[in-house]
Amino acid sequence: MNSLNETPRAGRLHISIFGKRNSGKSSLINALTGQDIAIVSAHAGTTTDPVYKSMELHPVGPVVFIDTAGFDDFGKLGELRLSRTKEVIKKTDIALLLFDDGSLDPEEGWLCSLRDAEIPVIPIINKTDVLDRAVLQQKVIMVFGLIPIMVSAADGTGIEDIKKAIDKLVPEDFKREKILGDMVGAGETVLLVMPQDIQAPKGRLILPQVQVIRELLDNKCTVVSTVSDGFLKALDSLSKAPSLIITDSQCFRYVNENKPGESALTSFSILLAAFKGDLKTFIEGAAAIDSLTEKSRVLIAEACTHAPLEEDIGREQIPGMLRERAGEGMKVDIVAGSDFPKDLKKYDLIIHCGSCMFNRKHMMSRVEQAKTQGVPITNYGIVMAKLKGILDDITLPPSR
Ligand SMILES: Nc1nc2c(ncn2[C@@H]2O[C@H](COP(=O)(O)OP(=O)(O)OP(=O)(O)O)[C@@H](O)[C@H]2O)c(=O)[nH]1
Ligand SMILES: [Mg+2]
Repeated sequence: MNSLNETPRAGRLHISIFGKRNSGKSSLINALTGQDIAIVSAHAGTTTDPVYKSMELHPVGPVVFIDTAGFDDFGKLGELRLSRTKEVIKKTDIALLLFDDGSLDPEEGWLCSLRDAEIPVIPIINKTDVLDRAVLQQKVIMVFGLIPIMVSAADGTGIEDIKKAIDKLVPEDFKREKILGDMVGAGETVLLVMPQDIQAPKGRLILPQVQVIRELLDNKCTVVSTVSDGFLKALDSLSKAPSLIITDSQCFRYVNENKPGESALTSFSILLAAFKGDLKTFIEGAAAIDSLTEKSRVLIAEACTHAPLEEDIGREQIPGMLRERAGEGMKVDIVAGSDFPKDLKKYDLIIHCGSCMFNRKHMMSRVEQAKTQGVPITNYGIVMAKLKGILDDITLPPSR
């Protein structure tokens, strides 16, 4: 569990390491992090499940390294491990690809998959302390047109070069860390309408709220928090109307009807939709709600498996409201965590949660998958606003 002053894993740059078994992936992770995180051994196939390590990587910033099982694994278990490794591609921002002796076909296959997914690749040759790597180096240059970084996880050669290469490849959109962008300026007052006790996780605030509060404080804004029952009182206590009200989606309509005309209104989940996903696609996707019928099938996808607030919205409120419009017979499938069907075509609409537990890359890979298969995709916050008839009244954050 992250403490509140740490960057949550979902907000970190995801750097994954791929290579054959025994090429030294785990040793390299240990060398890069300066810690003994991953088990290393001369036995091929040591790493089985992906291993995640969050850390501050100088000069890059907060990252998470992902160690994987060798991509030349075989047999029944090997195939399972391989599919786990392939899953990692979806969340990878930067890939470290190890080239090793033997046939380079596996490396070539992975290079193609990474390029198809538009993931920047850092080519690496390891074990330069014990092996003569000149021939391999020439091959990588000639065959793939890549200039590999020559390293040794054992004696530390080249480790700094890898860090510098990572720093150069940090994607542009990753550098935007602001959820609110320039929606509010310094000195402005923002009123937050937070979930009531019963909907909030016991004793905690959920991540988007924590991140929004941090950003507003950094922006030198005055932040006032309340719940829907205290909304009018909170407004009364202010000497002028807040510039912006950010509400929990559940009381969208109530807040919209009772807010001062000059206060802009948005919701936590809409902010998150713009930050983690593709707001334009989500708004277009929400239009599909109007054509749902009793014969339609909707997929609801949650990123985490244990959020009472989201469960409540995703499992009860949204299906309930949709059936009210489309008819009781409308089918709703719910998936959680990393479960997400490969074939989406049987669905008329996909509704995704705010995805605070996923990184943007992961969320966007689902958006792309839905787009490729021609299935509209939208998000909890947008759907709540649409179903409550106030999508046109809200202030949208800047798209990425
Ligand atoms: N001399 C030397 N040995 C290395 C180096 N990197 C890794 N090794 C050794 O190579 C073997 C395999 O290293 P691992 O880090 O476990 O390799 P891996 O790619 O994670 O292997 P799997 O998890 O089995 O896929 C171990 O015996 C390491 O000590 C290096 O730079 N120099
Ligand atoms: Mg390993």
